[in-house]
Amino acid sequence: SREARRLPQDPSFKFCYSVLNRVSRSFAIVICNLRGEIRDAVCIFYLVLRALDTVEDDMALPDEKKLPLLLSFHTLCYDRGFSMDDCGTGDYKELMEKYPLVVDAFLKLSKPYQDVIVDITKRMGAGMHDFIEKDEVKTIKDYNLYCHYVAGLVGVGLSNLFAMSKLEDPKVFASPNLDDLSNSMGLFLQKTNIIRDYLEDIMEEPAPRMFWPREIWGKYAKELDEFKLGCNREKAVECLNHMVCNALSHATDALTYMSKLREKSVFAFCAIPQVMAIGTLAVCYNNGEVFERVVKLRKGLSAQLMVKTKSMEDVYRIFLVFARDIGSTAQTLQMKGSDPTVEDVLKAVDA
Ligand code: PS7
Ligand code: MN
Ligand code: MN
Ligand code: MN
Ligand code: MN
Ligand code: MN
Repeated sequence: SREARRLPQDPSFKFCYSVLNRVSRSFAIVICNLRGEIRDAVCIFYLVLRALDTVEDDMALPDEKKLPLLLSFHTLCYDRGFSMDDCGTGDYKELMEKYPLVVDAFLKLSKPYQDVIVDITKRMGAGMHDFIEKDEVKTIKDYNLYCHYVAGLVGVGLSNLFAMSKLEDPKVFASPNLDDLSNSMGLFLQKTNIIRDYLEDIMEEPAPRMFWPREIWGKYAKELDEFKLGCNREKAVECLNHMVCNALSHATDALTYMSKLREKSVFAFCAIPQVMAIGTLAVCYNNGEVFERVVKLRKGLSAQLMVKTKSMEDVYRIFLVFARDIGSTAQTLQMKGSDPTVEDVLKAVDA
């Protein structure tokens, strides 16, 4: 393929792009299409954070091991001897076993890129650590903070990488004034993932994972896991709609951020996940199947979004289609007069 031909022959990068393709098909495509030196930096950035997340997600790893590892994970970027044999499963397990190859590739990046990756990994690991100790996402403020650590910081780091590569205007993208918008780009993706993954996360063995904040679900249930039961479906869907409403609050910031991008490959890299996210929110909204199985965009639709998201006009058009889809469902609910967040959803759709 076109992207395959441009991929490096260096064995460490060969492994990195191969495992990237296996752990995330959709990110792999947008990353491989990036121009110039930033492609390798973003690929390694992704894998380092994916490895950190594999540690966070491994519910079989005891906290005595996990907590210190999350805090020191950023130092392992310089440690050719670090690997784990028994962390994660499948392709994630292989990433952990062969982590020295990621380190080899990391060490070939230029120093400014290395520094951004290490800084963000350090802050994300510390945030993951704090949330394991907290053991519950109580308030909406906590929820925003958790999402800041695991995704908002990625947005901040990526903006800095775009600036360093000069593919985007350093005056705009290296400025701390952009941080809130960069953060929103991450929050929009992460909240969509947390909404869609309700069932996968709560069924996790040996222990459930719960990221929906009590301040929201507490209005609809005594315990978060009640939503699994068919008899609670009505409240479950009202809560789901509240969660979608909360996620939609980041959409306008995401549009503002994307409108500042100037380089085609960076634009596609940023915008494709965002249109997938609003599309996913549209299929999740008022959809009780979220509590029965993984709800995804239809394959043909996500393929269309991948190839048709090229300009800001495309993004506005696609956001409008999905926003109207959510809006028309909300209007139907409004006529029935039951759902507590319809008014707020209609406001978000208008915005
Ligand atoms: C573009 C300004 C460095 C590209 C891309 C690996 C996906 C895995 O998947 O529930 O259900 O297991 O455990 C802003 C990506 C935010 C982060 C967060 C967009 C690195 C990514 C490690 C900013 C992505 C949001 C955990 C943590 O949730 O997931 C722009 C690149 C972006 C990685 C994502 C994921 C967090 C995550 P899953 P979890
Ligand atoms: Mn994960
Ligand atoms: Mn995680
Ligand atoms: Mn998830
Ligand atoms: Mn998942
Ligand atoms: Mn997961």
